[in-house]
Amino acid sequence: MTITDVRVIVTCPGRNFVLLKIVTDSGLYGVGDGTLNGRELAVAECLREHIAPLLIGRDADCIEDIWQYLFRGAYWRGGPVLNSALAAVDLALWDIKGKRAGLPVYSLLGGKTRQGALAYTHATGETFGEVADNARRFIEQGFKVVRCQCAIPGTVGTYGSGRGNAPTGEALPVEETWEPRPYLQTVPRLFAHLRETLGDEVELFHDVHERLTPIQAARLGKELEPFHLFFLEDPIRPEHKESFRVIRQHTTTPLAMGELFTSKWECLPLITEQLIDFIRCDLAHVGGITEARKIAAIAECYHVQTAWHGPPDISPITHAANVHLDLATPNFGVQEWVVHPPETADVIHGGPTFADGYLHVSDAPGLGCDIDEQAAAKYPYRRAYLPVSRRADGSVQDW
Ligand code: KDG
Ligand code: MG
Repeated sequence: MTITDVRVIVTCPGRNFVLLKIVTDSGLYGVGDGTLNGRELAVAECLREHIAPLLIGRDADCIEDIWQYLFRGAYWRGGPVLNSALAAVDLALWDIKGKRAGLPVYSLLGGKTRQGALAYTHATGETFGEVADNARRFIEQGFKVVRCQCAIPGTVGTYGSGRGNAPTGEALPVEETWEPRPYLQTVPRLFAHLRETLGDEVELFHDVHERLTPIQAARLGKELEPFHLFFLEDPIRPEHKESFRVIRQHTTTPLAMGELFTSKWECLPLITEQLIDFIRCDLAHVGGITEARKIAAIAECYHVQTAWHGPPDISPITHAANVHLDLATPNFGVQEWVVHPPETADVIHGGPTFADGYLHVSDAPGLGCDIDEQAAAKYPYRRAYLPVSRRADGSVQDW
């Protein structure tokens, strides 16, 4: 089955997405997603200019070979831009393979190991009361796991407490402020309040968003122990993996890491040294299902579970890929899930559905998603940035 056309679709139905259609001579096509929040056009241009010409004439069946050709064959490799582009291709090729076989992708990956993927979503708020009310609303909808984030007194725009992106079309990133001292004081108090008001049944956790130093993260993990978090997410910056040893030595709070990683090699020391409990890479940034299933297999050997990144800034196509992989993965842990803006459904059809705490995908062949290119054209790209964070003295802080 020969690839005859590769179409890059950049669209903004509520937020920007970089989508891909790979068409074959049989008439079958596959859809993929390479959206990289705030750097969308870098991926789109990479796909259009550098990758699409390499795909024409290739056998769409050879997913692994095409992956290796694009990753290693190009000499310059890796990083979020190139590996998001690779992910878009990979997802589209798995979609084609499923359609050709008449099977959903989870079936190609070995079949269901569970009937649904345990899901979590985000409860946010300015005050502890607001976070608790929002979490209660999600629990009533059926969520058994809830991520909880709260505004930090004396700072502006703490991650997860309000809006995530600068509004599309804004010229420059919004600047926010953040300080570790009030943050470290507030988060344990938030979870004390949540346990008091919501009880012990629901699983709760928190995303640090890579903001702490190792010893600060160790302190936070230790102080959160009485509240039995499901995990503490992304406690420190992604660059120096060995720093996780410091955190691990001090706390039994389970640790999750990985949304900024772009390859299996970055995951290795954390998994093989059992420094984390959940690996949570983004399929759209590590090179798709092909790379993520290898990460899951490595993690399985070391008692590490998967918790693939599922934010609103990747499209429902990647969310569908997440759930196909979740269903087929024995060491699956939990799946992040958010609802996209309503306009997204005009352009991207399909994607996971939520019921009673679990995510499901359709049994349709492939990923079960489609792209309406005419609808996509009605939502042109609008530049958007993530916020930038600064300390009180004006220095740059990880957002
Ligand atoms: O583009 C940045 C988002 O993907 C990230 O901020 C979301 O941390 C995130 C999460 O856990 O969903
Ligand atoms: Mg996160």
